[in-house]
Amino acid sequence: MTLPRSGLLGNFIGGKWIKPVSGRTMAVENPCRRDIVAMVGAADKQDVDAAVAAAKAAFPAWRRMAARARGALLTELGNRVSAHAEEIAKVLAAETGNALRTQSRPEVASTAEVLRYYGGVVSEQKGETLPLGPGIFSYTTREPLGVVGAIIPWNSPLVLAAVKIGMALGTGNTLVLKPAEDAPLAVIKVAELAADIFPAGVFNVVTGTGIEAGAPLSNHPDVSKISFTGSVEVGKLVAHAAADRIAKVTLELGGKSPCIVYPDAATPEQLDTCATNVINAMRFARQGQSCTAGSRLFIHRDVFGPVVAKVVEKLKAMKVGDALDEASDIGAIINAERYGEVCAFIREAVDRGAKVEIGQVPAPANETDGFMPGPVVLTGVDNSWRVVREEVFGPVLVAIPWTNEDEMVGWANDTHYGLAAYIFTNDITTALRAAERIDAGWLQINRAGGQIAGMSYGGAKQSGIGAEYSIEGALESYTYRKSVTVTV
Ligand code: TXE
Repeated sequence: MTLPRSGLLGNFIGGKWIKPVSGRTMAVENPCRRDIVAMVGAADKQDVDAAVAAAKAAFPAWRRMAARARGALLTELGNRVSAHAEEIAKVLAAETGNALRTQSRPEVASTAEVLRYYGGVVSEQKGETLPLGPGIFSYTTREPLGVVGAIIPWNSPLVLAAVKIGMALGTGNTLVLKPAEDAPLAVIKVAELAADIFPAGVFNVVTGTGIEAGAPLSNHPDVSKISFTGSVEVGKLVAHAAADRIAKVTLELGGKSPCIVYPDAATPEQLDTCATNVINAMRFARQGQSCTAGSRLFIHRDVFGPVVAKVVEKLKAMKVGDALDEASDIGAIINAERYGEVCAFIREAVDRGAKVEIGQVPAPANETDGFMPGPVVLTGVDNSWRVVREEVFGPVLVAIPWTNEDEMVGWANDTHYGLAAYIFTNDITTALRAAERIDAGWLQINRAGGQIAGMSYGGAKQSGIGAEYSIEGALESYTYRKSVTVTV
């Protein structure tokens, strides 16, 4: 595999690849093969300060560039990502453990699409005029905020980077992006592609840990906005840091999303499609490591047995293996710590009497084996259990039967999360009634796909603040409205 040319450096600051001031590096491990994919720089506050200074210096000229000209550069980056798609997808699969065929290639395609979407749409940053009557005229413009700090996780690092690049740069801000320590390499490759596209300092990348690089970025007085995707726990820290200086924040946090199956969606003829949808909603092909995973499966009691049996049958046919193997459908959990936590969830549920429909309590992590628990489906669980209430972030689906819709909706909403929901029924009235009642930022009816460029995507409750993927989200979250009132 071709590693990033900058594999030993990592920090892209002011248009140059710069080693961390401390000289320290950190290893990026392949969670399937357990070998080191590359060493990258371990940035700390000094490097973050340099990156923010470069972004601040680049801001005045960048904000003055015509929006459509900025958009053309984003489109160019999207096209370059497409041109290097296979190479990037392999790096992505190696560092994340997300299977090349089912996850990493599609993620690279979405990355290019998102960049091109923002490339095209950012010129739509229109203001308003106010009909105030004779003698007075007022209009609004959209103004960029300044330096944006973006912090992203490892589960789908590339497309999340693309969303933040598109929203921040397209609206005239400059950017310092900190990828997750477990998966910075595909982002570094994209930074290499971007190096001669954007003026120096417009787009900067610092690679480092959350504590050493993420915290200094979210605390930095010259960072006007923080865009964070990750855990609720860290999201709260980031929001506190931003509050101290009234910096804007966008938070995209976790979820424990309900996936609801009505009996009419699981007739014998539709059972196969229904099971495929359930598996896709659960994001089993990403080991369930998705904030939108439909990890609580509420199946109507009349079809509970057949749906569970079909889901299990289909999961048995999916191959768990090396993410770089074309035959693999499902890869590995990102690291030993997360693997240990996933195992603990399964063990605890089994100890409490859950029935394991497929899978087992995985063996503890060792020095050599990939972190591959494979799919687990649990029944006989109680709504009060941790596995039902908390985000497992692993391939663990809990299936719960329901008969009374009011009661099921109550269970579905009985969570501090409110990110996504999936509803499967052929009856439009039922679907819309459920959509009206479920608390979630994104509902999919008879669909279990990924986010689409152009949609407004964001969480209710503790799942987040603000919306991404859309131009509206970019304008609301990455600009402020300036009103100009004139006596004429
Ligand atoms: O996330 P973290 P982790 C959830 C999921 C998962 C759990 C932990 O439940 O099991 O979070 O995952 C940076 N200041 N999600 O540990 O720690 C860190 O370096 C500033 C949901 O990976 O939140 C990384 O770049 N930054 C989710 C990013 O935050 C800090 C995706 C995410 O790391 C920091 C991932 C700090 N103090 C996990 N500490 C989703 N919404 O998709 C860490 N970071």
